[in-house]
Amino acid sequence: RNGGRQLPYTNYQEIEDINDYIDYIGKTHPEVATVVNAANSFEGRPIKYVKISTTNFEDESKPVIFIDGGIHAREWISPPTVTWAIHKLVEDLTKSDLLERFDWILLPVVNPDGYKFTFTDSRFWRKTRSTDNSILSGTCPGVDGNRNFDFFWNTVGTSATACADTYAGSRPFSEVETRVVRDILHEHLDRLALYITMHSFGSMILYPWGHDGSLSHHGLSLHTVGIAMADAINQQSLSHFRSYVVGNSALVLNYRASGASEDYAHKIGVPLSYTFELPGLSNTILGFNLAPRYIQQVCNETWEGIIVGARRAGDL
Ligand code: ING
Ligand code: ZN
Repeated sequence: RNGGRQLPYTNYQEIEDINDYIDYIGKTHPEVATVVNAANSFEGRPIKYVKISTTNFEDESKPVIFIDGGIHAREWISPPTVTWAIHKLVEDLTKSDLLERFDWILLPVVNPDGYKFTFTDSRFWRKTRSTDNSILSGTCPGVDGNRNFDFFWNTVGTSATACADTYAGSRPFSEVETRVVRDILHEHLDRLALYITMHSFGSMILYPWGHDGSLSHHGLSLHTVGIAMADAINQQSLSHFRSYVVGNSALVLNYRASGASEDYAHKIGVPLSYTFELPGLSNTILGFNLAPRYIQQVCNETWEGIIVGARRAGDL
């Protein structure tokens, strides 16, 4: 630990270090970065995000880009792509159109309890760590955050069984962690231009509707901007990573799933809403274990995609 001054990109990032880094960014760059402790997780960990604005975030004058990570605990490559975006915006880019044109909200770890659990107990844990009063839920904690959003909640690709990995929860937004994402989306809805949620794995850029495979009225721009982001990433990508594929979530994945954050954000009015499936280098569960030597590469190439997505969103 180094008081949060730097996060590793040659090793995976511990939740305590991510939280220290976020606080450090807020303290050292108060003119652009504001740290929000949105809520405490089920087990009491802070859920922190950074608001970045070169003017005054509260002026509400610029379009907002919102990126989150770590909804799913075992997808370890997700949080570093978000902390890297914080680093680039706050510590690296002194004068950039990305800061002049947009305000940013960056939330590296939506689900700190699950994330912690994957470091201490069970590497491939996916869900939150909540329990409610039902007997089953006591023996099987956790809800799938990406099935817990209130849009066709618990209708397809989800489970009503607490022990399942895709358990949708006892009700929509049963989890404090998904409520944090919901509240950010609603608070800035009128100026949210782009939402990206970072998952792994598979090298895909996915867009709504994930619950039924149909296209939204924004289908053409979703696809065009998605392709532009994928092209930017693929240009930077290593030859042993597969090329990014872009398309409707249900069609590309070949399964429908309801209650995902991507669908919810789009349904309430965010025009450009995407799930990134970051690279994995395996077709098995080992895809979640991308070797640490690739972390920096994935952060760099993903950042190139974010840049293109932001600019295209601003031009729409
Ligand atoms: N994948 C996503 C999941 O929650 C997804 C895929 C995206 C489904 C959008 C539905 C809608 O299953 C991972 N890796 O979590
Ligand atoms: Zn995921």
